[in-house]
Amino acid sequence: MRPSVLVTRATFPDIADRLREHFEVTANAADTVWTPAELIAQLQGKQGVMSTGSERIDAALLDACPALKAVCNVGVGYNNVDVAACTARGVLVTNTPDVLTETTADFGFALMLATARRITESERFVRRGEWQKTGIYDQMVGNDVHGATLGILGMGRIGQAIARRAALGFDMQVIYHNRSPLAPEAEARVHARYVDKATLLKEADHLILVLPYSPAAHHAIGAAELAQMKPTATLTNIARGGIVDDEALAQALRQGTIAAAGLDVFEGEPRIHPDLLTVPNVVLTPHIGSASVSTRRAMAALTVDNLIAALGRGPRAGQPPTPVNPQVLQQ
Ligand code: 8YV
Repeated sequence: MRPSVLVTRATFPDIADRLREHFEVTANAADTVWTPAELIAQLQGKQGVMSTGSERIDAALLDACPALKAVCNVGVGYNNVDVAACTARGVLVTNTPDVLTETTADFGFALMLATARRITESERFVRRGEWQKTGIYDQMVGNDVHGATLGILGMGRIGQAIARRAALGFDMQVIYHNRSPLAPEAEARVHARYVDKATLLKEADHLILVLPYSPAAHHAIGAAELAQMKPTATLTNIARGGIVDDEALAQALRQGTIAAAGLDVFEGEPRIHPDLLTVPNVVLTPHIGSASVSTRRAMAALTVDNLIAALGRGPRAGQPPTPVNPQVLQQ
């Protein structure tokens, strides 16, 4: 009998068809976000799941779905999955690194530029019909990105891709903070200098967050950290909701503690803290860091490759390309 898999969100039909060559596939054509109870019901008897950041895969779900053997998550981040609980039950977890690095770095840069140069605020101003030929010196003036100091918190693949853009394309000085510094050759390749977190906050003209979410990273940027930043600085978060204390940020933006923020991710998204909707100096986007057509396709295709191999099918049977807990494969 062919294994059964669940695809939790609507995906590219041709990519889903590849799953049908190997599995009985249940797909969520309506693309609704299931409640935990609905997800458990859908997963009954399924050996694999193609999941996304919208689904929480935790110990309670795993215990309620004993047939599950592979959780193949669309995204490089997998904080929606309790990996330790999966490993303890012999459930393989995979993610989608590399294929989204450059696209997400492009987006981080775009969001930082839009934030520093007040692009969406300016657009709202024009659409409201408020543009008069006055205010040459103060109308929608922002802060320069080129030549400024970029602070990067988290220096994985995406952080390094942003550092390269900043140093080589925008003549920026790049400083970063990470759990551990890069090797000297890697630092030289991306033209970045390691500093402690306090220095990063104090010296950055533009601070961008690219660290993975973990309980230790919860509210890594809150009122105390914002107070250490320059009043002219911007903050860009393309990492995960919860790393920034959104309420403290809204207050800092209103009080001028920092100049502006660009946010692609939010605590409790798709809900947004109501205070963020009323401050003008914040650019808000709906978690689209990796959302180019070709990268979304690449993420879906890699997830399908992982699922096929994880459940012992296809040319790479038993050797999924990007496992998160490869120790499960030895068991
Ligand atoms: C996805 C992401 O949109 O890769 C990630 O970690 O946050 C995004 O690329 C999200 O994970 C969808 O599942």
